[in-house]
Amino acid sequence: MKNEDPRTIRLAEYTAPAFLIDEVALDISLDPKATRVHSRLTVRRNPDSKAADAPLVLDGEKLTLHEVKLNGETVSPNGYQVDEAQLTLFDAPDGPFTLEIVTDCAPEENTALTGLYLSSDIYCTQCEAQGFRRITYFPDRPDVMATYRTRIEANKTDAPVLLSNGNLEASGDLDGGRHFAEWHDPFPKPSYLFALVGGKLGHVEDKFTTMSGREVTLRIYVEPGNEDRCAYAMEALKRSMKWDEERFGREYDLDIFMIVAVSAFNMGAMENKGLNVFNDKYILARADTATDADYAAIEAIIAHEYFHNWTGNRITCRDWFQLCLKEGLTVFRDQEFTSDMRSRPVKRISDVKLLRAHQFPEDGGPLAHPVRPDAYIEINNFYTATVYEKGAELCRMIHTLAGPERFRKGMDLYFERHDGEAATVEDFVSSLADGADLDLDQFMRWYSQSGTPEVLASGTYDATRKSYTLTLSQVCQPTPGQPKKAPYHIPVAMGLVGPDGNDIPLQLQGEDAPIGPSRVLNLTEQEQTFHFVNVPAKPVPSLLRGFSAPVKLNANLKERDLMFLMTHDSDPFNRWEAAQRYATGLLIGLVGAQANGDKNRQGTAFADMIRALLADSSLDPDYVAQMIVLPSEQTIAQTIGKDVDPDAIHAARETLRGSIAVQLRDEFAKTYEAFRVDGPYSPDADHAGRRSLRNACLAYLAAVPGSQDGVALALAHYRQATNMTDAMAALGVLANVEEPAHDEALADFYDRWKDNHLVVDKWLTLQALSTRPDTLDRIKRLTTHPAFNIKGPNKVRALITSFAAANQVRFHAEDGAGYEFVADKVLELDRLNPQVAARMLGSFKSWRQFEAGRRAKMEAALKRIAETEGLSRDVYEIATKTLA
Ligand code: B3K
Ligand code: ZN
Repeated sequence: MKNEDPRTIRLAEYTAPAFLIDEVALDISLDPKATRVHSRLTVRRNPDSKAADAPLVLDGEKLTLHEVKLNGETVSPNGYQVDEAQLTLFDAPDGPFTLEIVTDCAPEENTALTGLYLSSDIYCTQCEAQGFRRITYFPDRPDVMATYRTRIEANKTDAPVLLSNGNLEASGDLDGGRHFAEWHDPFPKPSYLFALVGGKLGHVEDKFTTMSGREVTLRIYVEPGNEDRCAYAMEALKRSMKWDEERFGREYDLDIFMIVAVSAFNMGAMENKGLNVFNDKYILARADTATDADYAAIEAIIAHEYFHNWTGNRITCRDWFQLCLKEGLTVFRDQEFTSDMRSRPVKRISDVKLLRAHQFPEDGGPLAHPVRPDAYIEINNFYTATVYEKGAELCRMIHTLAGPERFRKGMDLYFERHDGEAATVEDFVSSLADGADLDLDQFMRWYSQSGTPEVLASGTYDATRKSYTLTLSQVCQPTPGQPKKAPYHIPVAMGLVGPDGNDIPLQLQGEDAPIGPSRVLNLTEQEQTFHFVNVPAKPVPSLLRGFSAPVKLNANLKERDLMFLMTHDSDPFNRWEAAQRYATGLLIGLVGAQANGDKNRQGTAFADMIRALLADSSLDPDYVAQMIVLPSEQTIAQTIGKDVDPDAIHAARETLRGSIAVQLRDEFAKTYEAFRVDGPYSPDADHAGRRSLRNACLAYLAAVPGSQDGVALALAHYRQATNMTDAMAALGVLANVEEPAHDEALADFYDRWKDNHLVVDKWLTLQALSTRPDTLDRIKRLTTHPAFNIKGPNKVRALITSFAAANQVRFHAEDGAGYEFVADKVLELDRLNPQVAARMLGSFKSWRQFEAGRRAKMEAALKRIAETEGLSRDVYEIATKTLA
């Protein structure tokens, strides 16, 4: 098929559905080749629809239609029309009527993993965003909300467990070795929240008593044999349920909450009502198989999906343009949960790192789109860092502007006004504005303007008047389709740090008394000036504390100011920020020019800061670990911004790392010894923080140039490891070395874990991220290894997507071989699983920032993809927009 221009869907063209469905009754008989779906819908014309004569149009893809009945009577084929995407029924009555449709679908052939498919012989579904239409004909849009009754029938030996949304109402045996289960979900929901699971599954069970005293059964279903790896996920679920009651007053609403872990899944997890389906990577954990980071991700994703029950399910989205309404808000909620469970500063630092690594490049490149996009070709391409992470930042800014109590009032009002509805961003923001008593009119621009605003700050101190004048201005560069931007409402949290290192009380001209050591300024105009009085001595400004807005700040601070803030700022985020900026400056100075004798270029001051941090036992070790790690190669590339040469950046960073390692060898060795964690493994933040600092020291010790000791230490660390975190830290070092220890350790690891698919994924990723020159050859060989399978999304992400997205030096090899390889894989995968293929292609989005040679090679690879015939909408959209 030739690539015709696929249709663009626009927010401005939204119209209410012509028909509503009140009840859905599904009768599903599972079979790998032909699953029979009998659907009975209670339908009526929507009184609010403007199209009074519109026919009833149902979405449907890859279905075999057998029968259509209206009020019990078979509709003749003249009464409807079917094409590859829709069933149109002419002459549907207005009043409530029943529509019965019988279709077949083929789970076994479904490699796209959307709709009903098989994951290692387990039937499971993924309906968001538009997968329900691959199960049955239906108005597959989120503003059509119905109650669901689902009867599932299957062979009892193949699928002894049969699950769907809601509460179990009946089950039993049938003739011929078959059995059935009937589920009923009393809460009206959109079709994307439908789920069904059938297969051989074991489970663990627990209970939770809600704040009003109702007892809820909790179950986690896994492939038999994995039950011993669910305990942490279960505890995380209970913590999430409790936290949502305490922090947001939200109680769970069904009698049972189920999670099913499957190995083939396109993303992390899915919040289907009462039946979350998870990528098993985010459920299964045991000390010897999962790292501290895996545990943290499990806790966060369990929480995220659970929190969707209110922000997403009880209040859903009117249309897919409103995706941030559920995703941005739910990410904000899970971030807050993690901050309460673990270290708040460390969580903030890692969220901002993520935002800058993924969202800023999106916002500054050809795929830039507003948090609420206004047009799409394929909605699955819009589950982006902008919608999720920047969307969460917008909620966080409202929280900052309102303060916690008023924010809670706003949220209460949102739930009160819109429970049971399919809502819009306007509904959310006006509830927050009314409940928190805020003016958010200008703030709405954050939802419609794309691009990262830049804030410029300059300050002057008047010693005679003891006053400090701070001028803030903002600008946002043009983005595709948006040449001009109006000023944003930017909350700038700030403090002024006095020469003694303490915050100066902040009093603006006209105020009677200081308001506090830290406060939020409202930058709403293109330029604004703030006059502080009673400032006893010349301060260093600490701006955008806690990263109070998703902007790029240029405060024109001198190296000496950054050095001052990185040791004195009372705001832990800004302390880290100052250290990172300082190091980025050093690294950029080193790119191109190899280290000269200049002490500064050897990072002496940075090393001094690390020395002081390592000596300060009052600090959280995890925070110290964040402080001492150099900015990533991507961060340096992004800061340079044009004509980027990844080899030069890699060399510069290795040089500085080596230089710091030499200067602090003793201190690192001492800390490495002191932070040994004895006793049984615990994934809690305290133990994890100690391991994190210790492993950061290990990485430095191994970075001492030409050090055989470092390699030996890493190998010993690997051999002595009693948990996966330590094993992976050692292997992360060994994966990059060109010594026998590399092959020895990786072979040992594979041998030990070859039967554990999740650990094997780690083994693939270690090799995909290696900086060794033979990395691409090894990856190519691994694509034919039994451990790899192109149909498994986790395998593809572990080996290929991680190479494309995170191996800065080898993906961007000068000869272009990395680009060619990934382009081939994108095309191969597009025929199997367009969503995973389109994601992988995202790694080309910053192509314009590279030096001419690489730029041309990336462009050629993109063109080759864009010109291939028969592309999916997913890959077509990303390829053409990236080139535009
Ligand atoms: N809502 C799902 C994501 C669905 C992605 C569809 N392509 C998981 C989440 O964000 O919680
Ligand atoms: Zn979500």
